[in-house]
Amino acid sequence: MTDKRVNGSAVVTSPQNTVEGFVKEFLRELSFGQGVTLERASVNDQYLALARTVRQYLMARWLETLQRQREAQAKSVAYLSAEYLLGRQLDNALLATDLTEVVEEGLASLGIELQTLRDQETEPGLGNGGLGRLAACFVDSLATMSVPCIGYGIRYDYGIFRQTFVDGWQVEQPDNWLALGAPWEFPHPEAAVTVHFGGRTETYDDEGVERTRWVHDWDVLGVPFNYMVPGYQNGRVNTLRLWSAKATQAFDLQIFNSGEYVDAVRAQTFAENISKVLYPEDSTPQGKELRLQQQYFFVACSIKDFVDYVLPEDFDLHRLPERIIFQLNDTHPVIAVPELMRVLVDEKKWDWDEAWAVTQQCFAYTCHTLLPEALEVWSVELMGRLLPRHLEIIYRINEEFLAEVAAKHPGDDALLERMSIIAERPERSVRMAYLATVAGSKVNGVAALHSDLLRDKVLPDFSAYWPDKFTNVTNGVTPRRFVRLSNPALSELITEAVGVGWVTDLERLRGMEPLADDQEFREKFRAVKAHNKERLSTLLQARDGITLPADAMLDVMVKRLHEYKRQTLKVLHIVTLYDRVLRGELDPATMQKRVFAFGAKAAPGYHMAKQIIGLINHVGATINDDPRLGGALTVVFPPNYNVTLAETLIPAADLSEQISLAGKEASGTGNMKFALNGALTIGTDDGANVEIRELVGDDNFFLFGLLEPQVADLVAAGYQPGRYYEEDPALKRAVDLIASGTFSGGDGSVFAPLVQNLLTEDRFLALADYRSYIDAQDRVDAAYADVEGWTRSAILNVARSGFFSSDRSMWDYIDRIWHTPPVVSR
Ligand code: 26V
Repeated sequence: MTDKRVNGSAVVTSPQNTVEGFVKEFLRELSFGQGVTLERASVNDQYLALARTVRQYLMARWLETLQRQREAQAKSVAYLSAEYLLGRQLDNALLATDLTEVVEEGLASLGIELQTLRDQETEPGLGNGGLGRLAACFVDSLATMSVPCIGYGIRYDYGIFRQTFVDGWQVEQPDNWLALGAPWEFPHPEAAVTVHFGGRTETYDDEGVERTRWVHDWDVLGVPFNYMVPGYQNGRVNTLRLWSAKATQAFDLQIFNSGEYVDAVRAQTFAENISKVLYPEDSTPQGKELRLQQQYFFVACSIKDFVDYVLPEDFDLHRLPERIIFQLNDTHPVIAVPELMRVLVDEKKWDWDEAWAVTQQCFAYTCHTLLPEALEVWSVELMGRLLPRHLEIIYRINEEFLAEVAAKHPGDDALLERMSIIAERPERSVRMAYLATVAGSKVNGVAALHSDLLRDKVLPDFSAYWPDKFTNVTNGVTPRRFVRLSNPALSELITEAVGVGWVTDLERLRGMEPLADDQEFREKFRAVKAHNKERLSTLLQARDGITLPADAMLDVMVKRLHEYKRQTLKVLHIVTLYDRVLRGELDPATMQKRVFAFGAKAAPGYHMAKQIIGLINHVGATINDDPRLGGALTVVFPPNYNVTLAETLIPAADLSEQISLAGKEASGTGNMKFALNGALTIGTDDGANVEIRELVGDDNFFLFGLLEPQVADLVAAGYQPGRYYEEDPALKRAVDLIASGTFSGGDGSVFAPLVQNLLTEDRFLALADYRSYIDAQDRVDAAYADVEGWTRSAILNVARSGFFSSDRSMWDYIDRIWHTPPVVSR
């Protein structure tokens, strides 16, 4: 045992970093933690014991980090996010502690394979897609950069649903991620906080001052569960604190006392429903009461936690902005703004103005969308019923804000209506993005183009009013998980080329640029890709019984299923190639062999998205089985795409599909992961694609499609998809093949809604971009045939994508928004 004394008080011990030290602790965890002998231990016993052993190695660092932070009284980031899509924890913890080899050897000496235990872990899928995964990358980067951060969120009992296919159609299964034990979490029921809901407000006289209090109707407990967020080999461990809802005693007793035992238990279920399940929608808010309960629940817990427990007891809250910045991850946590106001004004009895001055400095807001239908609004009726005091506070914030605007722009009532936090139509409601913009010290978009559009098209009145409030921070991804862990072969090659420092300083990848012209290096690079394809092939065979053909280009589109992302355009390309073969325009014996891989979940109530999933699977079933193709084209769609699958899929890809309609994808982060792993992108001028193309160079990126201003013009002029269908025979044939039932057993009605939608509405201009897309795909085929040229481009994609490290994103947030310097080790 190695002892560590922190400040002469807490004594923390870490097991020894040797094979023997590890084996000893592992066996102790098996017997004392799991209560089994090695001989009798199941794989799950072994996994749980391993996880608990590894976390022992992090414990001293965690406690020391907390201690040091308290001493330094440094400013922290509180990242408020309803979602964290963490991925598996074991490998990341092993990397952070540099224990992989020790553990591998130690387990082997006991006859256990590390990989078997890795595969036992169920990933916590506490997020929908890009927004949740971004939060996970950000907390990883902050820990690695030694920046104080607490991530706050919700510990859903059920994360994003598990996707299955029945006859090619999506069927959702609950994701019971806690079923086999949760070795990475630390529950603290003793530190639970109470959250109130419902009721009414009343005013009272407080020594001559009129004050308001909230007379609530019901409450729940928020129980914190802590998770370690280890920095990469830097001795730092930050905290992620997720809240779980539990019925309060008062809640139970009230009903128990009336003898209604069954009702009491039911009521308990009601309270605990709040953190039961993640909403699987990621685009159109449903305005559901439970969702607002979730949002208020976790931010109320988090603010109370920070103010009452993280800060020292005697802390003067007037100095709160010196110690915290609450970063609002989209509008989901924006109810935190009136909550902090309520705490300061009602509970701490401050004046409104001084409370508002402090509150405004404590928040910043990140917007993650451009789709108007994705901007959250809550009806005044619901808000008033669930959070009556918060509604009053929002009204007052709005009143004072509009008075200020009116003073600057006298007589401009239209402006006031446009900028009001309260919308009057179609129903009276609170515009959460406006509330966040008014309250936040900064508002940022997530890629350069997105931030421009946010400023000029989504919030133009606000950006004219506060030009300095608006800024950009381009997203990033953590190179620890998405290169170092997910692509060990490439990591080794990179290290060979530029040394070890790239894992925390990704711009060093630039050092690889000259090697793109080195024949020998290119061969090694190709060997890495080939190895990764084999790894994927083995996984898909075992996971889904899918067989991948060898020697094919791997063309991948993985992301949530949404019409704006245009998976349909990808399908039209596949059908077009099929049609060309059937017509004899392409010879399957000589054409470029391709595997089209999809991964995508559709929101359960999003019918068109589910049609598209059905279409992909039906096209796949038809094409994969058609002997006339001779195996030249293969469609694979492994169900349940998640972080774990991404980690094997992305490193194997040759081509990355980033084909959203220009102006619709805020950033994308999958696009960055592919480029960093040496795939070339075929993409529109959208989101972070713009910056990827600028960096990797036009020659190493396949651009197609309308530009955002062209999209705007075309839509303004009245877009008619039917004209593209009539005028492009190849497009017509592709659509007709689908419409005629070629992929649905001759039954044209199966995909009729989708075809109808494409021909008459096509909100996201798939038909308008079809020709340009097909031409670009033909260029892809030609480029891929030049093996050396393709490899060169792939290497340049890796070498020039260092900008997309989430470490860089974090530096930008620190510089432009947070002003939270790292706390360096002693
Ligand atoms: C919206 C909603 C609406 C209500 C129901 C639950 C829910 C959950 C999440 C969202 C957020 C959707 C926005 C989102 O995920 N945006 C994505 O954010 C990524 C990270 O910034 C970015 O790369 C993607 O382009 C963007 O679509």
